Amino acid sequence: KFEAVTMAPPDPILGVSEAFRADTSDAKLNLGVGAYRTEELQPLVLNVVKKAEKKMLESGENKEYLPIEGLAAFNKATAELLLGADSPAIKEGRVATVQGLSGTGSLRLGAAFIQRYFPGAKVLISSPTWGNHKNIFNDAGVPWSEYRYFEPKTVGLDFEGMMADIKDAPSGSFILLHGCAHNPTGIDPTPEQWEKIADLIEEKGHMAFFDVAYQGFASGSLDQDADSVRLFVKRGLEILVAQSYSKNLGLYAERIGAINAVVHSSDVAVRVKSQLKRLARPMYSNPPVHGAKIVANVVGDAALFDEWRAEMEMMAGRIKTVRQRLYDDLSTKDKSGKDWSFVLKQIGMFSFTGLNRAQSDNMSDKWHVYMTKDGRISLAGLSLAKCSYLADAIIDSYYN
Ligand code: PLP
Ligand code: TYF
Repeated sequence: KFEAVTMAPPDPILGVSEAFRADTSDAKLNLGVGAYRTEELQPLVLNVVKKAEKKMLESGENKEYLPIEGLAAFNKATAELLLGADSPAIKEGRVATVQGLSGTGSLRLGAAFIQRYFPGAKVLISSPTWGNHKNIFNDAGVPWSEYRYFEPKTVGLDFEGMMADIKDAPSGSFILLHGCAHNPTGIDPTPEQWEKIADLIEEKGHMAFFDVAYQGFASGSLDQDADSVRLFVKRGLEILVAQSYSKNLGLYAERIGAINAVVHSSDVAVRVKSQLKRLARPMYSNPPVHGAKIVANVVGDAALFDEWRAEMEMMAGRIKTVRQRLYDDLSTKDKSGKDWSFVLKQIGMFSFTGLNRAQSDNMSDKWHVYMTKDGRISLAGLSLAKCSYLADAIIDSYYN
């Protein structure tokens, strides 16, 4: 009977790593997946993570099941990191937090919640967006459509288009927003634009669903990167927020994150939390403990927390340095006078180069540089030493 099973297509992002592994060239460079590398292009385990793990080992922690909603100390820490330790919403018990299987699993739980309690409600997703968003809502059976976001002519935000599409969506839609460091474009709304987005969502009776996968990676400040979310909370709007610790704590494989619902009363929060747990139980019963304990230890210890912030600044700083070098190399090598300054304006781990599919193919086929076919490169996977080579590859591909 399994004979009838057809071959699934590779993941457009994770599939890039498979192609990279199969390439035998010494020059090869993997700028596909957004995962931090050192200048030596090696994965990095943060010192604070090692310290937290040492502490956990020494205290002889057990491997008992967690409750369905996850580790209490983690849920407290993650809501405080998101909303601020002095957040009135937390103090008033208006936040329902459930530990999730990193950003993806938390988004999936949020999608299941929408499907169950808001049947027929549509989710609006930015065009473009992280490739997995559409899969997540498709698999949860939630209808979605796109709102305009990226303007190729200016390599900037199509704010008018975005607002018009949110306005046109049926009242009560969920608007999926990247909390900071938009993936793949690296372009975020300004604080003034966030205000207008909040106005419109409130006016239309929509609900914001934030995806926060890069807190600390956009501005370098954990607080500032949560400003978009906190603005909505301060206005008393109900929101959903998925969080991930893959990038900011480098816990990719630990699958640690959370889904938060900020609601109008503590009564509602208790009910929403009970339903999120009900959705989680038949899917995976309860979440893994290791990453949750690492986060709880790091966020809950003042010294480790400070050290974490310094390590995050170091990572974000290295990405900014290669961003600058790549821009310098592109500007000096390209004699056409093209303005490459968009590379500097983009924030976060990625640069959206504007290379099309054929040009991206040239990058891998001729130059052994692997990137996603939408023209995105991960600067987190680039070293200073490789910038010049990459600039040559981009210019060659761009004008071919
Ligand atoms: N959302 C966005 C926008 C992302 O870029 C990612 C990737 O890091 C995720 C969610 C979720 O990743 P993970 O499931 O590894 O936390
Ligand atoms: O966009 C990226 O590269 C990261 C990593 O299914 C990622 O968000 C990519 C694909 C995926 C999960 C994570």
